Amino acid sequence: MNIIEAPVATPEAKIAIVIARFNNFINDSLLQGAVDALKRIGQVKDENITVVWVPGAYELPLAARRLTNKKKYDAVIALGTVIRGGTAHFEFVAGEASSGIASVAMNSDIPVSFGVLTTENIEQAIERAGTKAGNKGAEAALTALEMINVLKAINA
Ligand code: INI
Repeated sequence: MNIIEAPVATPEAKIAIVIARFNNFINDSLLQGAVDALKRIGQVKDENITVVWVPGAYELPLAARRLTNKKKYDAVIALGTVIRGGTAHFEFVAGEASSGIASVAMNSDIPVSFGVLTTENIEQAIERAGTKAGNKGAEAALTALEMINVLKAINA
């Protein structure tokens, strides 16, 4: 039996984070969690992390696609927060963000991870941004790094 699995540390990786400004009071914590995980667990160098801000989660896929097309990064991490909270916009923004990022991921050769919170209310978002339900930004960062190494191992 052949089993392929890979570690998380990627000391030479170049990582792009694309992050929405909308709900930035939550997204700032996702970013902090992602950068901490990249550096402290993934051993990624500070100078190899690029952060790109876009207006909202709806804009994440286009920027993520541009970043993957640059062929300069080993992975892209998309961060944002869409809160239902009474906005009719929710389904459209959350839907486009998730299907758009999935489409970018499937059409690129590098990992594109989905660190976008889609929650019913602000409390749920806070819980997932570094309090009792972990930090979705850190999770997305570690997923991206593990996938870099998994893809490398599949190719080896
Ligand atoms: N953008 C978000 O990132 N989160 C939201 O919760 C949100 N809501 O609720 O509207 C949101 N809207 C803005 C959207 O992402 C676009 O920036 C805007 O529609 C312009 O394209």
